[in-house]
Amino acid sequence: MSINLTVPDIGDFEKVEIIEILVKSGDNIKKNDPIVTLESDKSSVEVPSTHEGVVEKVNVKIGDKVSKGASLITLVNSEKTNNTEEKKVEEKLPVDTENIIKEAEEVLVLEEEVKSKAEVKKEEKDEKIIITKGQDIDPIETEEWLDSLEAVIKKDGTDRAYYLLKKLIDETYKEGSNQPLTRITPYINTIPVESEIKSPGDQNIERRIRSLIRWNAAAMVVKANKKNPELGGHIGTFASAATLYDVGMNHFWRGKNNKFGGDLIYFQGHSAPGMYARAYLEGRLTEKQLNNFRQEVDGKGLSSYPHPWLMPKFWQFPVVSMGLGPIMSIYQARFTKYLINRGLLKDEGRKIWTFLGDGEMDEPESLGAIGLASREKLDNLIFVINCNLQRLDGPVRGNGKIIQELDGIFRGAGWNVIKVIWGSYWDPLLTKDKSGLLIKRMNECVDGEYQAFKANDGRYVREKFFGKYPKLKDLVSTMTDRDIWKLNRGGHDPHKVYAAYDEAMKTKGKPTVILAKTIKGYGMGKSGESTNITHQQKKLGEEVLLYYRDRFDIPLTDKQVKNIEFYKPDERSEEIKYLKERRMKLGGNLPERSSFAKSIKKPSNDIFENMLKSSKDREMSTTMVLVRLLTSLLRDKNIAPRLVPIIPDEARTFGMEGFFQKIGIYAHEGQKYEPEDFEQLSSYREDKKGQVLEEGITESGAMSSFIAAGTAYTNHDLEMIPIYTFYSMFGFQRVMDLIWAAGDSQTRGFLIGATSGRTTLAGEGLQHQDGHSHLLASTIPNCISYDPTFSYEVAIILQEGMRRMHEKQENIFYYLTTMNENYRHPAMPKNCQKGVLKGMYLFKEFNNKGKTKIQLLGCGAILREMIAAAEILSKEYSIDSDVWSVTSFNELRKDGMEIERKNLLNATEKPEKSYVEKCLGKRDGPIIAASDYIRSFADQIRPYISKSFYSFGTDGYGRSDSRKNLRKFFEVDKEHIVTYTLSALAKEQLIPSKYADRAMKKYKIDKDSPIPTSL
Ligand SMILES: Cc1ncc(C[n+]2csc(CCOP(=O)(O)OP(=O)(O)O)c2C)c(N)n1
Ligand SMILES: [Mg+2]
Repeated sequence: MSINLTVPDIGDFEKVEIIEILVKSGDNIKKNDPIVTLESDKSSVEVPSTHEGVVEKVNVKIGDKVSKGASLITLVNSEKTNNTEEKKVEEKLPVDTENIIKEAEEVLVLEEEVKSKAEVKKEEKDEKIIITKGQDIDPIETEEWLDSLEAVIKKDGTDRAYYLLKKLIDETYKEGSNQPLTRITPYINTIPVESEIKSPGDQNIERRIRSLIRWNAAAMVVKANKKNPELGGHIGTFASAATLYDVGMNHFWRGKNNKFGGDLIYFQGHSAPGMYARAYLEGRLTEKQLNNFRQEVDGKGLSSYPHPWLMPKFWQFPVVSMGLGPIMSIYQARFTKYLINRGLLKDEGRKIWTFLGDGEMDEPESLGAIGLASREKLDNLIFVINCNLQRLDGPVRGNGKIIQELDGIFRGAGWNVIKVIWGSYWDPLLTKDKSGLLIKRMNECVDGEYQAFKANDGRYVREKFFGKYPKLKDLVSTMTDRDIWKLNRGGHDPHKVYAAYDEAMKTKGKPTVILAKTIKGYGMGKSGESTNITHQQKKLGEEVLLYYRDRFDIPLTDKQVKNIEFYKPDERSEEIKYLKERRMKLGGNLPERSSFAKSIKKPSNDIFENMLKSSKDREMSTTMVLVRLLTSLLRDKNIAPRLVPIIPDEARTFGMEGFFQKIGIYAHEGQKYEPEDFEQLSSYREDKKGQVLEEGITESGAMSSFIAAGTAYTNHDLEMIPIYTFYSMFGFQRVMDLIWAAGDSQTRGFLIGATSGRTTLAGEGLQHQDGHSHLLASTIPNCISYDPTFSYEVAIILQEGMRRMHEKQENIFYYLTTMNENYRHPAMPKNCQKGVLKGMYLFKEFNNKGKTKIQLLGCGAILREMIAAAEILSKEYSIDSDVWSVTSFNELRKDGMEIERKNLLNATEKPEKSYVEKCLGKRDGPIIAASDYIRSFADQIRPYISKSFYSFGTDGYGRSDSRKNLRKFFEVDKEHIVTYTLSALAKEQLIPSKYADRAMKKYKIDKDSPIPTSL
């Protein structure tokens, strides 16, 4: 049976052009195979076949304008039953509807029950007990309730008790109680003693190992600073976190090997010395390297913090800019699930662990994405917050309790919260105290006090903590001050930490946060234990070092301590054997960075071919060019599955909504609803296997996804191609630090600054119009950036980027600006590819009119103004010109810089020419350069040019107006270029000055008008 396939609902668009026909008569096609590509002035989208069969006839041709219902092809249907699909849809709908009705009915019944119960209760109870100021005015009734609860816990366990409590709370809420139940749990450990899973490790050996690591870490910092006090470093952070790391290293974190992908650990930046100290014992780092801590310039040292760029075989994640670790790791966990759901990665139960400082949690990025983690049920994610109660200057929450605050925040966001506050020495006291006073006291003390307790001694704690209530003082009356001092904090107790990690590993359906209470500068004694200056402490005197040695039983003589020697036991010692064996059991070393990703074959030339041709009368923007290219790349079998389009809620702005249907939006739960636009071609389709990361309005989140995808080659051994498209102003300007971290991480992929340029994004005004992102991009050493004008330039750059990053696996990433201004695109001039990539090429010569000549360098949006100006100069003033398309002032500057350096270092040799000089050196006339960015963008090449150079740009705040008016305002329109050119030629005494004067009058340019930067 023949079927007529027509244009489906394409939203508001009418008469859209057919730009590609993807089938021909006789083709055997399947359902969902694309048949044609339609392009409006904003976006291009493929129309998929709704049936399977053989194409009988194609009823349209390229260039036809079609609307909804127009016939596209005739198909001989080869499906077994007619209308199966429609039937399926029809069948599916009522089922969903039925479910919704069923659920609604259940809720109604429940409400009815609630209502009647409430009525009965109201009738029964007429005397009310009014609670004021939270005081218990009926202790007997309270006791009855508590007894009942205890009975339930004994009989059915805590889960049942929790369920009942939840029900009770729901009841009060339904009755009108608007008091939210506090999300904060008491200031005690989450895991009760009886539920703690015990560590199988040998605690004595583990303590000895930990002590050696502590010593070597501290010695490394002290040694470096003795050599040179400029070097800096931190002892206090790792001292507080040593147990948290050790338990993970000995028992939980699995390394990467040929059978398992490995857990991913985001180490807290300032604890780096501890990681080096362990790697030293493991034999992975030498004593020489430790001696060169923070002395990296000769390539033999260790970097201050985790920097994959500097130690590419060791560090995986740059985290020391606070707040980036948490957000990057959340999106890492999410991206891991994305790869699994898309069938690209095996689900091996790998975990992402993130270590954070409690002070760090004040960074907006730290908490900004925790909602996503619970929404997406990231049970592969574990945060460990080292709550040493201090940051750099002093307490994190002197007047409050950071653990309680974070407890509420994370619990509220739906995380599994495990508090590890008190160590095992507290357990008997907590059991002994039947009055509840101990917990009351624990709850009422603030962090400022807790810090002071540990900065003092046992006597102080007895007086200030237990002394508040006589009963509590009695509780510790048989304990010595030394015993009291030994009452440890949870984060320093390997048993408690083990139990917490074990539970975190087993948690399903939500992410876990472990709030571990520790002491900053643990073991540093008077020199810095729990004192406000701990963070900066890097020079320990002899006395302190001797104390530290004794405190941790390091087998070093006084002399060795004074020499600040490292200590490494013999290879055959129990400690080294144990340490290595644990890591062998856990599959390999950590941290360790490697990549076994296969490269991706670069896409075939055919994909780019179309874009090298003239667009003829067709006007389109470079953003559309890019979308077209991506659409074609999605037809390439090698490339398609690896593309990761990332968009923070602007797909429609960039004309990318066609991807929704074609490749789907990633949603871990699939799509539980029928989208309101389900009949449309670009319907909002969410899918568990969806490919687009539609991030919502979070540039930081989107950037973190970009990093996760662009480093999948090392973290998952999978080469992926992230393409993150954003409003160019909300890219570098907004998330520069994350982009810097992307560079450090050696992320590969494309950043696309769409709707770019100060005058090109006309109406949006001051905060939207980007005139400097390229300068920010130029500061990142491994970022290659371009501001192309024409479709062939975009195609050449994209193809080369794919080749360099994903085929050759170079550790670079690209920044490309695209525009939303529609215009015609010429065919690619011959042999310009090399120039496009190097940063400039000769676009056109206007050579037949006069003797005077000028070099015009145009970039991005302003190249077209340059071409127009060249035409005017030629026609009206008989001035010849060479028009150069500058695709990247940044790349030109890099080349110039390198050549200049080379020439200076080789003073006796014949100087080499920079690429700009090669292009322009033998050409006549001064140079005029202009772009849609501030002047310093073009100015970058000034030092490498021997001619007079005038640059123009869009310095100043943007504002909303038409493109024409904006270009006039910023003086980068063709009229200003003509005028300034005439003036520059006059200054060079190549033409009389009257021409410039005349042009100013003609174009109504006011020489007294203020410079736009002042407006
Ligand atoms: C974005 C950023 N701002 C400031 C710093 C400087 N800085 C380094 S450590 C530190 C204090 C850290 O306190 P916390 O997070 O509690 O970690 P701790 O050392 O106590 O474990 C600060 C402010 C930084 N590294 N990153
Ligand atoms: Mg801290």
